[in-house]
Amino acid sequence: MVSILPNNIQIEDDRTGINIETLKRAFLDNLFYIQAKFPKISTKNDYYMALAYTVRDRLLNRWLNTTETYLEKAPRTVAYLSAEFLLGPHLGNNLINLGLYNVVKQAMEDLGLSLTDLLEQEEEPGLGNGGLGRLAACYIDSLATLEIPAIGYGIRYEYGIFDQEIKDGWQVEITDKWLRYGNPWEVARPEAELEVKFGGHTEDFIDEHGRYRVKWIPFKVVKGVPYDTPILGFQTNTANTLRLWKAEATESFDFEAFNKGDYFGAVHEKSESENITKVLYPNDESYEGKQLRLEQQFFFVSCSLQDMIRMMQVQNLTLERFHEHYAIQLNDTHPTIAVAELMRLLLDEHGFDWDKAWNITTKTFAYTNHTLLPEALERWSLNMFGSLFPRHLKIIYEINSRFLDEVRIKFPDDFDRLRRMSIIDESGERYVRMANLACVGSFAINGVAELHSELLKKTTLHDFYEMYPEKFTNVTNGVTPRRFMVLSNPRLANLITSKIGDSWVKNLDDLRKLENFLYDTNFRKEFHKVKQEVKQDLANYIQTSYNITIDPNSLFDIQAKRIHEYKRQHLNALHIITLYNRIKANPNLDVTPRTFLFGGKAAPGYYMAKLIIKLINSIADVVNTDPDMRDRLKVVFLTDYNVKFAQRVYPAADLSEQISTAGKEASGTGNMKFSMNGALTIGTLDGANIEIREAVGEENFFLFGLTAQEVSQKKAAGYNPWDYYNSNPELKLAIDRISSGFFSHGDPNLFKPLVDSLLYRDDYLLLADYQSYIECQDRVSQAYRDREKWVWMSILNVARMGKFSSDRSISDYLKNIWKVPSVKVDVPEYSQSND
Ligand code: B1N
Repeated sequence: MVSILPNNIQIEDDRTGINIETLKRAFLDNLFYIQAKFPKISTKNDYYMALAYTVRDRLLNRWLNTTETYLEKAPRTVAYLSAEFLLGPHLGNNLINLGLYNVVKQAMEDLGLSLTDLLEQEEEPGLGNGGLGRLAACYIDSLATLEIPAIGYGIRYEYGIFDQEIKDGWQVEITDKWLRYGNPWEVARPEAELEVKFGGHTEDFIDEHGRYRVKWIPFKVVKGVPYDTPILGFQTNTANTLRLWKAEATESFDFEAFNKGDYFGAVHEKSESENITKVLYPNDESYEGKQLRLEQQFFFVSCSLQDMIRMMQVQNLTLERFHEHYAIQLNDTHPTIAVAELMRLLLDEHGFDWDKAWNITTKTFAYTNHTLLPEALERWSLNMFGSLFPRHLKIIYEINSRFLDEVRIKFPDDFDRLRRMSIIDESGERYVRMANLACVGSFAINGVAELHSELLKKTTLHDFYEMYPEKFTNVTNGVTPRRFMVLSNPRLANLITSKIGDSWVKNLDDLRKLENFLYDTNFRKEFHKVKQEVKQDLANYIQTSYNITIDPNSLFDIQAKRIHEYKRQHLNALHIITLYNRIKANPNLDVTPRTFLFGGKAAPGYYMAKLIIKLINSIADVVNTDPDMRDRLKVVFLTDYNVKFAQRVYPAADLSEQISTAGKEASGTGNMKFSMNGALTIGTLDGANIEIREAVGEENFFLFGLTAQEVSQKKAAGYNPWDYYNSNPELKLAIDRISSGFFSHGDPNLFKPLVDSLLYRDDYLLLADYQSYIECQDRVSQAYRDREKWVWMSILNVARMGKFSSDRSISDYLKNIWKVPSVKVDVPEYSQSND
């Protein structure tokens, strides 16, 4: 369309225009027509909502065109199935990806508002526990950025991960009512609802072609309603969909057939159904065999698979080619019942024979393992599984029987192997082993860092590796630099861009170009200045929120992650106590001032983790009030660590604590986020630490502790923590300080369970690693005194983090597992026209 307006006149659509005046007008319009407010009576949340809708309007164009392109071209698609998506706030991220951050900031300023304040207003969707859920969120970001046809499938928990409060040093859990003020980023699609069956029994019959068929007569049926959220790529037209399922009651089934005349019974049924997606299980890496959790898993898996089949039918594609159309990634075993459900759908609902269905199924799924911890391996009691999913249990028996025949042929007379590999655990009470089902039903199996993938092959999945070596591969985790650098650390991002341009945001390897500026004194000064400013920001925040003064010139030593014994927050605590003891013994000691910051949630039922939080807070109370510690040591436990808060924390760290017992942390991803923001790492040879150290150079990484191999050897040789306690006076004193009641107002019982666990078991070898850790920390303190050198190392950490972009991880998945080509999306520029 040829414009009839002169060039200098621009009229933009109020829903799409990105001119500053248009943005302001659109914002006030949304405030009025959506929030039904005008500025004088608006709350901060009204302003946030008005801005969120203004931004949403500006991405719908891309979203709808992407959907339309996929519908039309029916390209091969990645389906990422995950029980968790720990998204974090959308607004800032969408502004970055749309390239509208600065203009919107200005528009808000013109209206007397602060964009930072409005961003702070967003309730984050905390639909995950920690690393696993956050990884899923980084991966859908990268899939969109790399223009890959992809859909994320998960659960729309009404309550996400609990909010943490600290009362008297103890963690208290508060319900996360994240939907309370509405969610402007999701669109409900009730017209696309589906039904999911539970319980009941199966009936065999012979169909009209004389074939043996099975029918599942369920006990109850629940509705799944999809809620869609657009996931924008960074500066691309691609906006993929995250489809989260909400459970609702069906009227027809329960209400009429089962509850005639029983009004209260019917309402009860309704709330029972809706319970399925009520709340996220807050356990990270430990599983409870709870029926509701299994119902959640099946619910979202069944909805997602039915949705994929329906989509293919709309596109006139034959289900024979399901595996050519979809690559389905199972994020840990949580969605693994998908193997049985896809078989059921193909066999029972679409009339496939077994061999054909199995061929399709095993060419569709790929499985990512995220942990070696035995307590996290999912296994469902056979009774519970069979009564919820009678048809699936039969299918699993059939899969297992055919699979064990294969094992017998490959390894004749190896009965113990059959017992170990069986999908059904028959050693005592019988269980369905989900990892075994995932291995049998998938064409690819991967760990999340090199060491982890190697250990999987050697230990947890060793039998499966011997059976199917070709299925095994590694994909080292990565994180998105859009959220964890550009958005969270604009000062650093701008400095980098001023030196090397902005290509690094999409191609993180380009950060290497920073090495050319290492000898530039001015650059090093600016780099240091940025770090100090960011630390000052966090100090201000801590001053306001906790009324604790911390010194930005001290070394910020941060451990932020879920609280777990294997992550060893209490080893960090032993170091603090050691420094405290040294200063008490010699008040004139010349120490490097440090601020110890902790953040993280404990699973509500994990007593030891909660006691560790109490210990840290108790140490903080003593250290922060002891005049001998003034200007030397400070300890702060940061309450309610979540994505939003993490974005403040990573940029401000000097030292990143990655101190898990070697062999226990599958990968870690916080380690990457700290390092890309210039923190140096003190860490063990565990998970991705090993690869980070390799990338940044061993001289720029503080290494300590036993290797994974030494850990298992030591355990095999009969590890005795007392040997270390008795032979190391500093260690003994640190532990004695805890057990004497020094940090618990004289109460020797409070921390006894913790002390006993260290002295009598020490499963995570804190005592064995203590000396090495302390010596390494002494080197850290020394190194921080030479600030020039520190800055140098810090720059090298940033410059060499290219590998740890989730864009690289996704490229690995694409190349080695999914083989899904990218698809360009065209967006007609009608937004700028004036007709
Ligand atoms: O997954 C992350 C890794 O970086 C971490 O090292 C790993 O600990 C984490 C059951 C889990 N593994 N397993 C879980 C979470 C919830 C749950 O109910 C297990 N989380 C991890 C990403 O690969």
